[in-house]
Amino acid sequence: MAFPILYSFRRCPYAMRARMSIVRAQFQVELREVILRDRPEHMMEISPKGTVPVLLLADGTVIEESLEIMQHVLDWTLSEEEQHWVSRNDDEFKFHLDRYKYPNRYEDIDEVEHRTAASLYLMDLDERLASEPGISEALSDALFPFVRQFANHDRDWFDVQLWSHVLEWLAKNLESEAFKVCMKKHKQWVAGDTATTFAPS
Ligand SMILES: N[C@@H](CCC(=O)N[C@@H](CS)C(=O)NCC(=O)O)C(=O)O
Repeated sequence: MAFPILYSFRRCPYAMRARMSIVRAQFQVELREVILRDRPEHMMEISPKGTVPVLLLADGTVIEESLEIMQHVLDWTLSEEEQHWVSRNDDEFKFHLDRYKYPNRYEDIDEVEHRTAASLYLMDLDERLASEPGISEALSDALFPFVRQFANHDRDWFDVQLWSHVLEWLAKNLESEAFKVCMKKHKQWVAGDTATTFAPS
């Protein structure tokens, strides 16, 4: 195997954070774009839990959590503060984001209640972004794909909320070259395809 293999899905925020770390570190992988309803056999063999992203290293190690992929690629040890924000994102914010975005997937859901609950996190994040020192690039990359998803659900509403630092931070990330590379489109990988290397050097 020439490069580590990354099973990824373009629109998944967990996969985005993993790809952002790969772009930042100029780490090279063979990218395999997955359609979740048609997961490749090989991916299910190495990671039966069936979520993306999954990184398979040359020595056979499988990393199947996005944050652990970031940590490996960036050689990143999270500070206590970084851990705090990632946990709030992955547990609290993601919980409300899913219920705000996909209320029909749950029973007895009031999407506005979940939007309000998610907004508490965003107000705190806004305050944190306004203070010095700023947050690290790695932490920023671990968080912004989820905020992007929340923002895109109702952009008109999102854009008039009182979180100017979040708006500015999100825009800066979405407009970055690194994010453009991260979001380049790849067709679904099928066994036997020639390898697509990512990130391009
Ligand atoms: N904790 C995992 C979560 C990954 C995850 O849930 N990814 C979603 C896509 S965004 C997925 O693969 N879901 C499986 C499915 O929808 O069947 C991580 O951080 O990598």
